[in-house]
Amino acid sequence: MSTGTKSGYVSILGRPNVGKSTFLNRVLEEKISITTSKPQTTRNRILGIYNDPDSQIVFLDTPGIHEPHKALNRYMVETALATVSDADVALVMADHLDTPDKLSVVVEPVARAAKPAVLALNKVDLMDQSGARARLEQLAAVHPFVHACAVSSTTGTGIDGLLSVVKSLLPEGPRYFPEDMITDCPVRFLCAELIREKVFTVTREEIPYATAVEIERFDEGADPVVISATIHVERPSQKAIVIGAKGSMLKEIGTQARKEIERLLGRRVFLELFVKVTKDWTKDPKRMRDLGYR
Ligand SMILES: Nc1nc2c(ncn2[C@@H]2O[C@H](COP(=O)(O)OP(=O)(O)OP(=O)(O)O)[C@@H](O)[C@H]2O)c(=O)[nH]1
Ligand SMILES: [Mg+2]
Repeated sequence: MSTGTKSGYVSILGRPNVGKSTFLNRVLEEKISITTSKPQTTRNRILGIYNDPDSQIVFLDTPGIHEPHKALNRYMVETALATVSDADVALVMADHLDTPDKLSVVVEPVARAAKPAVLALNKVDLMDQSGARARLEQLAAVHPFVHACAVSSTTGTGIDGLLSVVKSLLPEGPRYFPEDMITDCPVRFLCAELIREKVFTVTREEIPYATAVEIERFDEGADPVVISATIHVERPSQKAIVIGAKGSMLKEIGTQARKEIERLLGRRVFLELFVKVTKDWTKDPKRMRDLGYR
């Protein structure tokens, strides 16, 4: 029986840093997926649910596709590619720095799975009109995309149009999730991610890529909410950097993360952070599993 509702899964795929997570947050009008100016921010599949009166689009935000050299990077790329088989539509995202050869790597698994694909050239606010048109034309030639358009996830340009195209490609059927549900990510995970986001923005060089965040205590019964978390690093020298002189770096991470978590929970939060060396965890699948990358 036809319900008149369009519903389906849309995998957001692209190279690191093109704006996949920013796009998801813009569409949902909620910060579900962390975003930073550094590549390889997203490490997991982040499910975000868009609802309107006649459709439900279940977006899967994914880690950026890149050449993986470590176990963690292999995990990230495999996580992204695994979403293709679940998807009704692939939303292939590119930015002004993407070249056709780089985009080919992203569309290859989409072509193999024979999924309808839409190309979104993001960050159009950074391009002049003719530059954007030329780049879009060049990238659209890489694959028989059903549709190709330019958008800006920060200003909102082109987003509504893109959503209608995606919707039109979804099958008719009932919603997969309740209408008031926005993600399946547990709130503890979202808090750990917000702390990781601040590690990414406050620290430099290899530090963001050597860190994982584990929530040790999450007490919503307390007022303020008490959260204890451990930031895992790979080496003692990194631990010293994350702590900083007289604890200054850790304090900065904690202050910034606490504000974001308070916004997310709508409650006051007491956030306690620890730093621990978990030797070479990004190269060790077992340690990765213990830190939630499984
Ligand atoms: N000017 C501009 N910047 C954007 C736009 N979309 C995203 N950005 C910026 O691009 C950077 C990367 O954004 P993310 O959303 O984290 O990118 P991502 O594709 O999820 O990256 P990974 O998770 O590393 O794969 C951030 O600094 C964003 O603010 C846009 O439309 N315009
Ligand atoms: Mg991301």
